[in-house]
Amino acid sequence: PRSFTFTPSTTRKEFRMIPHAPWFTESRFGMFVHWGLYALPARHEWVMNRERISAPEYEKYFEYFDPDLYDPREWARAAKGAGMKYVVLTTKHHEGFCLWDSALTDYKSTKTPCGQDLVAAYVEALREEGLKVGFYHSLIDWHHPDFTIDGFHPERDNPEAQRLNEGRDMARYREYLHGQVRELLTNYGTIDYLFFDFSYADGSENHKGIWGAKGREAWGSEELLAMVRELQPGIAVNDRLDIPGDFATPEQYQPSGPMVVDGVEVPWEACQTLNGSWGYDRDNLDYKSVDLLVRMLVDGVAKGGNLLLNVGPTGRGNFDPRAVESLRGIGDWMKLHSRSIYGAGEAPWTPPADARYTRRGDRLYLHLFAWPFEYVHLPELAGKVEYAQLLNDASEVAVLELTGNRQAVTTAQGAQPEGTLTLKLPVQRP
Ligand code: FUL
Repeated sequence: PRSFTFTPSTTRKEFRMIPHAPWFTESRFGMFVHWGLYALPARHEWVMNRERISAPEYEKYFEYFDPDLYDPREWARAAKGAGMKYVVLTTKHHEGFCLWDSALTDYKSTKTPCGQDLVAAYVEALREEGLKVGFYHSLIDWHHPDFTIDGFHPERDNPEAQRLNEGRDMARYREYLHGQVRELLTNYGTIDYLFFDFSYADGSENHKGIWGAKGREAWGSEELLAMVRELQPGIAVNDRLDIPGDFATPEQYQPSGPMVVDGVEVPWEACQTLNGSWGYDRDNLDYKSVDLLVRMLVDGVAKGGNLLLNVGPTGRGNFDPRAVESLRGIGDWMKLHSRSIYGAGEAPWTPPADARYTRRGDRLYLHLFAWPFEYVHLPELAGKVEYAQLLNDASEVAVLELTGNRQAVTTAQGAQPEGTLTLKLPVQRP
């Protein structure tokens, strides 16, 4: 049974990486931060849209934006403590408010009572803590006077919408969009990651007849992406420009397996919320458990993907205690289990029920989400496991070979609730 060797040729393809940004798949775990004026109404970042608030009405939040507790080093430390390797901040969300000192608008943090370039402090704090720097940037802008009142716009039901739309010029908005992205990628040093959000799907009923074209014409996606690549050659860019990017972005769901686009496996990253809302949502108490969050992370890595887990800071700029608690819980798990996450990816075997495999090199990690048995049967691994131990405390786990029916069996007796086993495989590198 020991003659088995585990070589790349006997496995499925290794998980896909971004050639110019290998850190991305190596990292596996990052933090999304949704922060803007919507932290003040504190009822979802789409509040402007959902409650049909016009741009002038919404500006009251601009007058009151004064995040006195903003300390991005604390954000960075919280992310690091949770085991995250990168952070992605909304430089501008659909509401149009800019968190940096843009020369192209006055609708920016430096003009509010806060008076600060929030992006500059954020970038600096992340670098200090050794984290990769990510920006989210909304293509949609409900504040800009040239942005068409389309089927998603807060003003869509306003009987005056048609009149209000006269003179709005998407070409001018496109210039603004490109100019702002240029600022963000020029004035803050090396930026590692960019999340555009979001393009309109081809033929979406909401947008047909408005500019009658794919989103990519509205945004000038090709030129925009070319500019991004020129300014930041090492940057990882997402796939929401209506043209291919570096990684796919399943939102609030876990894909059923490795993600395939046009027949090719692609790097991917699931973005997920703590409670269903991205922006701070005070009265929403529907928090996912730490257990579930950890499983989502493991599930993604087992399918060759990343997890970008969101926090929505309050209007004062700090993290809600419930978010802090969740991050701490994940951090406790990561302290003992991160080697099954960083640089790990899919394995070529089907795990038992309620379990996932992640693999890095010759280590196969069996994450048991439940222990409904005394023995874990791993028929596909018969004869392949050299040594088995629990990951959390390195204690040995017996490997029983049932040669008669060619099954490998590991005993789960005495297992800890963390429930992750490390299985050493005999690997021969080519
Ligand atoms: C979506 C946005 O509309 C949400 O507000 C959020 O930013 C999410 C990550 O992407 O498409």
